[in-house]
Amino acid sequence: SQANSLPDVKIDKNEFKAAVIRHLHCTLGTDENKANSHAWWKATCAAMQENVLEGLRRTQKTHYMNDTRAVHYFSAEFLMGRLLSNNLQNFGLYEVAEAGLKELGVEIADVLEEEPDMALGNGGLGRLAACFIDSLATMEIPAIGYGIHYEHGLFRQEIRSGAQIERPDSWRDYGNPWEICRPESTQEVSLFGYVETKYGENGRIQKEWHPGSIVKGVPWDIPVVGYGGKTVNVLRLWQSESSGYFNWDVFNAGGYVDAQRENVQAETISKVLYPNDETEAGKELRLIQQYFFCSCSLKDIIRRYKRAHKDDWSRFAEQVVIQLNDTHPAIAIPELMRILVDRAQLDWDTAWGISTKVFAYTNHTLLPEALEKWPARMLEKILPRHLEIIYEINHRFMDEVDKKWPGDNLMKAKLSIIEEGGEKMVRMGHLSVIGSFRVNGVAELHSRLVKQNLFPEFDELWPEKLTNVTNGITPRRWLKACNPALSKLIDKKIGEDWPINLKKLEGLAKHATNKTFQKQFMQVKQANKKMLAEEILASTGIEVSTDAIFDVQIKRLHEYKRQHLNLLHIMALYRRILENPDYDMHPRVFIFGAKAAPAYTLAKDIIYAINMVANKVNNDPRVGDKLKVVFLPNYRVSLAEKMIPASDVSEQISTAGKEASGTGNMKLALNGAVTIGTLDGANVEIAEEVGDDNIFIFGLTVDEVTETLKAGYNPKDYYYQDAEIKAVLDWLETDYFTPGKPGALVSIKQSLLDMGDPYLVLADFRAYSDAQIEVDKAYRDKERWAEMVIINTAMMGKFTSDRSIQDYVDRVWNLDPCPVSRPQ
Ligand code: 26Q
Repeated sequence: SQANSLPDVKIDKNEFKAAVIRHLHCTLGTDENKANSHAWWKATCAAMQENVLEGLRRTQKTHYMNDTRAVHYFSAEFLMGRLLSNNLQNFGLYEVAEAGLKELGVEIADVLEEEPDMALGNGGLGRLAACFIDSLATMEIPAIGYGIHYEHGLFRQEIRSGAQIERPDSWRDYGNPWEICRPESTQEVSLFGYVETKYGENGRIQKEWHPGSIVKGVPWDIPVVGYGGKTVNVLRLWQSESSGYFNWDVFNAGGYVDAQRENVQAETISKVLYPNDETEAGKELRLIQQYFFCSCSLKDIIRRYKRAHKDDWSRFAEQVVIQLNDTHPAIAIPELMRILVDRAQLDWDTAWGISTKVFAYTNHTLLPEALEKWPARMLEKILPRHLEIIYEINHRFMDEVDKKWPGDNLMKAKLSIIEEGGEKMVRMGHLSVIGSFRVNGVAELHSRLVKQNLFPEFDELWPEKLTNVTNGITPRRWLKACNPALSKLIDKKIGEDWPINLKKLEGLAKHATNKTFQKQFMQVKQANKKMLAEEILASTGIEVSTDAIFDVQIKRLHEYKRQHLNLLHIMALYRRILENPDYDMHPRVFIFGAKAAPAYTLAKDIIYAINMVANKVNNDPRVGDKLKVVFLPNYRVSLAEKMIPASDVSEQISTAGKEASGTGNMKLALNGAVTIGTLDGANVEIAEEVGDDNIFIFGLTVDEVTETLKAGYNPKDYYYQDAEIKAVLDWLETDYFTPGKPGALVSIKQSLLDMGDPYLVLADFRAYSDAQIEVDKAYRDKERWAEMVIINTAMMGKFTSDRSIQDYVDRVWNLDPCPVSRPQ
């Protein structure tokens, strides 16, 4: 296929230099002598953007001429990170830029560091969307990402006296060189108001929504460059603006002052990303955000469709497939129905026939508290017509349920979109399953649990609908760009096309026991560790030895991810060292990166505890180099790119059944970190790929977790029966780690003993500690460790997001690539 050719350099160094200088002069109004790093960065981006926009134009022309079926990836989050290095790599111009800038007296590394992260996402789900649009462009699949142009992305984390504080993220303060505003494609979105029932000439009931307010959505396009630089797709992000219609209340046309308030209200919609991953907050503004970007995006899709097909709706579902990234964009389902029925005047069955061929839904969680539900009253107020449509969808669906299970009211209650009893709630997951032609989980285990535990009745009703697509990551960003030294070593060993054919890495496996190759591989790891050690020193003042094991846990902070299990084990090690100064262990540095949702108190307490324990351990002369604890503030994509290549051990220790997939696990293993983990999410598939000898699996399985809880789990049994667990938990209650503040860490102990330890931390503690002893042993055998590391990198081929996208194409989207030629 087209994607199989490597980027071929079309621009030489002198041309590139000239373009940078031209932009320094003509775009930035400065010159070589005055320019600081920021100006060099902007000029380099502007020079690159010339190639990017040329590719974009060719791609759009090609897609238009071919009138291709395209996938539209709807996501409230796109966690893009930095784009310059990625765009240079994908155009095959990285070396050219590096050399050119050097001749201009500028280090490319300093230039790349100037770029603020585009942090328009919380974590896994948002980063997955970013990897997917990279793969879609690389595989030359016609695709558009649709989302929200947040003014403020995920908050910046600072650590003050050990505690997290949140600061606004202002990624666009000095302009974003990649985005293009397209005011000519502005859309209008209605909100609030009421629905009028009318009778049309044909005697048909006609519904008319009289909105209480209208806002504008202005699109910003971010070009997405595929590897090889041929296809350049777009990520289209909507920004809200006041429409100038000042009528929040139709009975009370606003005066000048009220109108100003409305401007503020309209602009609030895209102001800030909600920072609560995995907890449903039920806030009005969040629902408005969701509807805002779905409505804009659907209207955009329909405008493009009508350009080619006028009012002929019969081919809409052939041309358009919409992937819903979790239920966050589920309101698009009733919105499309509203457009087809109320606006295009199609009858219900025709409209439903189209809708249910357009949408597909990806589930990312089984956690009950993360399943989105909206109060019917809230929907009625904000989207009165959509609530009616949802009731109609549900009514017809309940009839279908009654045909399959006549008179079974329990079944109806389980399957209904509406949750009764107490406040009426609209279950967005149910709406998504009913309104989609396919539903997928994100790892084999997760998809099995979606079928068995979350939607078993739906699976019985529609056995073909529920499927699996295991997540993946882009090897362009997560190996080639972030780990250039390892990439070059791999190039030499197996050739250069592994970034688009990751299974080729298996070719490394036969060298896993080769002494020379082991040495080369581990030298790269060592060099990466040295760079991270410098970063750690600069940002925390902590000195770490690169001879130590770098043991890394990087992910959002959540009880189910069990950073506190890691912490309790660190405290146990500390205690063992204090009790026995000769305690035999290889030196280890435990490194954390994690943001806590601002209102998630226990998560913040765990961050505080990590920092307090770190403080004590790192400054205790009795410990020396044996044990260090580092919490790197403000974990984000660009920091992950520095941490992952330097990691020896990857902590993937969630309670079995709780982590849908995990994707950091894949990035770490790809870069030669060995996993210590539970049989959860994609860990299961990673273990299958690398083999049991090359991963440290511990802890209860999903079935054992279920059994344990059913049998009446009592964490106090573990507390009283395991002296080390007791000692460590009691330690939290003293002021040993928080001098003068006894009890400052007690909430963690309470959550484990008094609140029932819902994530089975104590039940898994001993198994975890034993597995860590095995990790220690393995690391001390240098050859055994090098072999494991190489096998891990070699066997990650499955986890390229190109494979995930191919699975979506085969199991869900059913579309073809559309090759775009490169300029001569
Ligand atoms: C919902 C309602 C209101 C406000 C916020 C939210 C919200 C926002 C973000 C809920 C969830 C998220 C993000 C979830 C997420 O990142 N899930 C992760 O998805 C990854 C990609 O599939 C998986 O690998 C992880 O296992 C899963 O936790």
